Amino acid sequence: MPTKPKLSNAVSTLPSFGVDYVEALPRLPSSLLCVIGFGDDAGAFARQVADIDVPRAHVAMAQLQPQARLEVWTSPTPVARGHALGFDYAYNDEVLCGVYNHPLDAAGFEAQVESAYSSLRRLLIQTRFPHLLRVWNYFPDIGKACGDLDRYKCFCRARAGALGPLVAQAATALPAASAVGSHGGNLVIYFFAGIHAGCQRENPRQVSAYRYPPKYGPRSPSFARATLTPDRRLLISGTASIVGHESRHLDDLPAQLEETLENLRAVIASTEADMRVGLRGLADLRQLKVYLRHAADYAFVAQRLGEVVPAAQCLYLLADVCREELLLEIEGVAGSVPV
Ligand code: 3EB
Repeated sequence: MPTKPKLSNAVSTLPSFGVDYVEALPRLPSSLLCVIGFGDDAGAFARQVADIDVPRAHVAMAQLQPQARLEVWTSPTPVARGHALGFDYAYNDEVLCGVYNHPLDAAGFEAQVESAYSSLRRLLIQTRFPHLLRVWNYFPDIGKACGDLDRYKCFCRARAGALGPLVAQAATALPAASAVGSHGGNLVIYFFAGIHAGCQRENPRQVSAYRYPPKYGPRSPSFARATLTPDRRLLISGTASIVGHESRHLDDLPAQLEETLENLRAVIASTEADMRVGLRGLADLRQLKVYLRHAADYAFVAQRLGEVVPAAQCLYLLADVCREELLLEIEGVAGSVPV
């Protein structure tokens, strides 16, 4: 029988990092782990963060809610910063944040992804933050041909290759992740890793992505459905209208949204059942990032999420979800204690 998963009990339950979607940068730059900007205007973002030395990236995805916001990750204690292996990074006593933010390499997309992820792994070892908790992957033309595959499938093959030993221990080692297509700009990969391990979670309604059958690509996507952090927040991966391993409700945005909410509920409920961390349900979602393929769907989705999760901070992004039939994808952070 599998043993019950456990979080290290050597850690405090005070949050060691957190995210806000805010209109302006906070006043205390020494607390910043990274700043991510979204929209059409990379120059405006560069000016906003010009005066501070913080890992950053701009992602070419238009924001759909009325007020443009920055994604700001902060630490309750001052951070140290550095640069190595193509990553800018910042860390406190518990977590490391790394940002890879580079133009697409003429030498080829797949080689670049493999090199970025090999560097990521080396960085975890060198910095002594061995436990990968959460990764975001953004790049343009996610559906474009890449040899005999599409770019997303090439991405999955390169990531799986570079993460080798982690893929071999998928159920405990792979982090929560998002991989979403932008409308231009750089290959952006940013991650959090911990001194202490989190707990990788799956969704009982879905086949684990790392076990998807070969029809979705030669290497399965290397991610967990969520990570419960050592400080007991649930970092939920990009979640879509997928049951088992198949896309549901083609061309039906309202039904895809309800199926996605059902998946988010299931990840939270099964985590609570196994881990007893005080999560009650969707109402515990503090932050949501909502990726929409069509801007015209914004009003409907915002209205529905306003009913279901009225207290959540939301960022709505116009983006290409990695399967062309999927119209939306939602990721989030859930916590039983407001932070
Ligand atoms: C899915 O469930 C939808 O390849 O890192 C969501 C989150 C998706 C992360 C990834 C892909 C990834 O398969 C797509």
